[in-house]
Amino acid sequence: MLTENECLHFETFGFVVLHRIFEPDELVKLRREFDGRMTSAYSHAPFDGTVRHWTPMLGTSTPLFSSLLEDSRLCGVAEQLYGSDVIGIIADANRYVGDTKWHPDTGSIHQFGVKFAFYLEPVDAESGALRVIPGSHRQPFHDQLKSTIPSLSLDVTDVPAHVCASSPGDVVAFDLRLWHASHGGSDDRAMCTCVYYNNPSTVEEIEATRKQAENSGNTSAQFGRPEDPIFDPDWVANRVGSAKRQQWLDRMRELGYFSASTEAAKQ
Ligand SMILES: O=C(O)CCC(=O)C(=O)O
Repeated sequence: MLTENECLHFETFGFVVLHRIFEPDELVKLRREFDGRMTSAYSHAPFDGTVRHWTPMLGTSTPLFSSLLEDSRLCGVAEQLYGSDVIGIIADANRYVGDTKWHPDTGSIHQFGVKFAFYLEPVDAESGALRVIPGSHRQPFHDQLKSTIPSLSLDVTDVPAHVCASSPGDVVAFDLRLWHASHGGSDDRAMCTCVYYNNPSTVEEIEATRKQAENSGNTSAQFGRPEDPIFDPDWVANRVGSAKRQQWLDRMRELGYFSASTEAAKQ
C-alpha cells in the first residue's frame, strides 16, 4: 500500500515510483514469460529493432503476468487511489524502439486511472527511462500541453520533465492523463504495464470510457496482428472464478467491451 506521502505525491504530481515491488525470482519468471509470449505473438514478423512490438499478457501461457492485475501489490494501490470499484483492464508487454514522443494515455480528461509500468532492464535519463511532466494530469495544464506540445516541434529532452530512473523490480505508477515520454532507449527495451481504470460515474466519464472501449477493438491491428484478441478468452471466461475479475468483466461489458461493435472496429 502507498503511504500517505506517496498518495499525496501521486495526487499532486500524477505519479510515484515504487521500489523493489518484484522479487528477483519473479523477475526471472517475468523475463521468461515476456520472451516466450513475444516470440509466439510475432512468429510471423520476428523483432528486428525497427518497430515496436506489443502484446497483451493475460493468457494461460503467461501465468505470472496474468496474475498481476489481481495482485494486491498493484490492485491494492489502484484501489487506494481510485476506490474499491477500480477496473483492472490489461497487463501487457512491449519491446520499445528508440524515443517515445510526449503524450498522455487517454483521449479525454474524463477517462483516467493508473498505469503501473516496469522495465526488465535498468533505465535512466539516457537509456529510455520514463519522463513525466509533473502536474500535467490536471487542468488547465493538461490541455495547455495538448495545444502547445505538437506545435512546438521540440525534441523529447527539450521539455522540462522528471526522469523516473528505475531498476528491475521497481514500478512507476502514473495517472493515465499525465504527459509522458522517453529518450535514449535501446532498440529493444522490455517494458511491461498493468492498467486500471477509474469506474466512470458521471455522464462525461461514462461516455469517454465507452469511446476508449470502442477504440480498444483496434489495438491488435495497429500492432500488426488483426486476428489476435486483446482480452484472452481464458481471462474473459474467468474459469478460476475470481470475484474481483468478474466484477471488472461485468462493468467492462456494460461499458461496451467485448461487444459486437467493439469487435467490428477491428476491421
Ligand atoms: O517507455 C516508453 O518509451 C514509453 C512508455 C509509454 O509511453 C507508455 O507506457 O504509455
